[in-house]
Amino acid sequence: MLMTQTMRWFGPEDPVSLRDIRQAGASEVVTALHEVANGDVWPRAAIAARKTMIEQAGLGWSVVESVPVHEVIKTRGPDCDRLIAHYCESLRNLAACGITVVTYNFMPLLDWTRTDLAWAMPDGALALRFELEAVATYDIHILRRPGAEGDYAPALVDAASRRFAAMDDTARTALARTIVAGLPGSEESFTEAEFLAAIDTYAEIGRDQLRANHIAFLQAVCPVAEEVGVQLVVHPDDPPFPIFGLPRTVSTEADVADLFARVPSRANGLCFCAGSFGVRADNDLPGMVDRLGDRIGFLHLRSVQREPDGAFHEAPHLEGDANMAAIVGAVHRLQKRLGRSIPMRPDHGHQMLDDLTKRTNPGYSLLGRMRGLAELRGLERGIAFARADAAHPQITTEEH
Ligand code: CS2
Ligand code: MN
Repeated sequence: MLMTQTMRWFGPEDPVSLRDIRQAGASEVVTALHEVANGDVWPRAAIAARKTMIEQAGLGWSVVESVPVHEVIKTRGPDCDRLIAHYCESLRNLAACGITVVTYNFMPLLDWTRTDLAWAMPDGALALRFELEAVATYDIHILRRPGAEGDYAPALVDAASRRFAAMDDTARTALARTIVAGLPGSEESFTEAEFLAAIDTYAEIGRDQLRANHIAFLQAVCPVAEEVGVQLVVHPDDPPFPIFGLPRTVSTEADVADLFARVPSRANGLCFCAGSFGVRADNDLPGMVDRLGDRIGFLHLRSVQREPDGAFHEAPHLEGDANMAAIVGAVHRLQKRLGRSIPMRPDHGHQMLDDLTKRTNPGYSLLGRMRGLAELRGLERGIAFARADAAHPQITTEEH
């Protein structure tokens, strides 16, 4: 039993084509109807048409990434019930088209956040990087969020002041754009004034309230998901800690375990993102696969390299701080135990080789992800082979 290999595809506008993805060796894409406004129902006919397009290219579509959760649901604003009803309707329509795993996240305002989208690795490939010092510089001096200074260690506040003073206008604008202009797949993009106003909608919403709102969302949608046979999988916070004074509540194993305890429905699942969880040294990644495995419906495999002072960058998939062999080894055991294949994708990749001269979505160029997928595929096959060999030394050619 091997993982189902997928790649993310951003739809017909994606510079990476379905044919490219097929040649990279994936059997499925994960995608979304990015053209549907956040909060609107995904029409059944549009889902079916997209699925046909994908199937005609020789690929499958069984995992959605993502049906976004509207800010009004996250904050439980006045229109919340209507938006939850829309969400349920989208789940019904997806299920009717045979799509059974739906990814979402519950991060306030920002989806994933980076401060450099083209950080040069020693080999000349470009990686995504996060530097807390750059976030502090933006937060305190460009966004000028009230109270921002209190959220950073004094040494970081000083470093941010020096850094800001040394930046020209172009550098300041570039940093601001990188942080809040929106990365691929994220739903929001802001000017500074809009971002401050949006942050203010969370003024009364701390960690406990956000968690309560998440639970209320799950309690409303899980019965429908169960009825139609869909598993909702929550993507963890990226990075896995509060940012811009906004709470984040899906950052650790304990956070996820609590979510499952509070909403035991089998439709309440996890998208295990090794890159997001792996930013925290206190997240034991292979152990999380072992312990949370029953709930894992989708895997994002990626490794980050932690740096001093809260910075990290995205390493090649088998390098960095994640022990990818141990993670894939745990996934291999899990699939055997559950008796089913789990869909995975290489989550991000370096911009490398011919990617460097093309228009690409940050983190989602073809060749870097193809390298990641190829390495992960080989790793899993090697583990399957070695375990089969240990169990039955006489038959070593079949996977088990
Ligand atoms: C993705 C996220 O590119 C990424 O980092 O893992 O954008 C992810 O798709 C969303 O958070 C899931 O809702
Ligand atoms: Mn991810």
